[in-house]
Amino acid sequence: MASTQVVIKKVGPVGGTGGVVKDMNISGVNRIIKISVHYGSVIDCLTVRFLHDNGEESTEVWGLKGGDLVEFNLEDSEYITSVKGHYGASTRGIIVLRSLKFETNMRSFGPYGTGGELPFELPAISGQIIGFHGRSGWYLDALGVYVKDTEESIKKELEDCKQNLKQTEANYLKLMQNLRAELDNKNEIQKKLESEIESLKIKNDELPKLRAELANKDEIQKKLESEIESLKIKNDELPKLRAELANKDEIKKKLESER
Ligand code: GYP
Repeated sequence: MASTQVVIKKVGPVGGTGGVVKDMNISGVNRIIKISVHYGSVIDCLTVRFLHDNGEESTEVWGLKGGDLVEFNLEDSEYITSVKGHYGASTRGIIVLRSLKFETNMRSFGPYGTGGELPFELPAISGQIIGFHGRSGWYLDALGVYVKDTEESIKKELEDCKQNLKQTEANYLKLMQNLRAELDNKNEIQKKLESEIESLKIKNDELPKLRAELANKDEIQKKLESEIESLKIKNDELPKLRAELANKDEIKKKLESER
């Protein structure tokens, strides 16, 4: 599909606040054809060569030449998809870019430079990076990008968004299902606990009755025990009574024989 409508977004810059603003006029720019970077413990400078409707053009050197030089050319159908790197304090204590890495739709270049504790990424998402802007003095203080979105890339971005939204929706549904199941489970537990409490209450109500019954039984037991005790005493008296009776019989017999 032909890409008719074009939207250009200015993203960034990231890095320090020193130096002066550097920019390029993006109108009529078709594509980047060459990148040159001087680097050492900082990114000393950046130069970008691009294809314009009126032919090839270059930016000024953003920074001052020093350190090592790396240059790379992009193929006709090649475009930059993201610029990554780190920024941080230079030995002079100024925040500048300290490493840079370029990714294209075909390969990647860098990283150039190793310092910097603050990472950054300037992604084109599904568009193309067709230009740069930033700040520079002696070094490259800050860098930003121009991203060209085509009808196609916007459609792709939209499709990605839709896909993300679908995934998010599915995740939420799953989460809601889980929460519902948890809630059901908790309700079940609550019901069980409530019925347990109910049956404990009933048992509790029976307690005084049981206590009264027990007290009653204790009373009866005591009575029975004392009855047994008195029967035992009576039982112990029996032989004495029998002996007395026998004695009396003897006396009676004697008296009868004497008569
Ligand atoms: C010079 C400029 C600063 C800039 C640094 C780094 C050494 O100072 O005066 O404004 O931040 O270079 O580029």
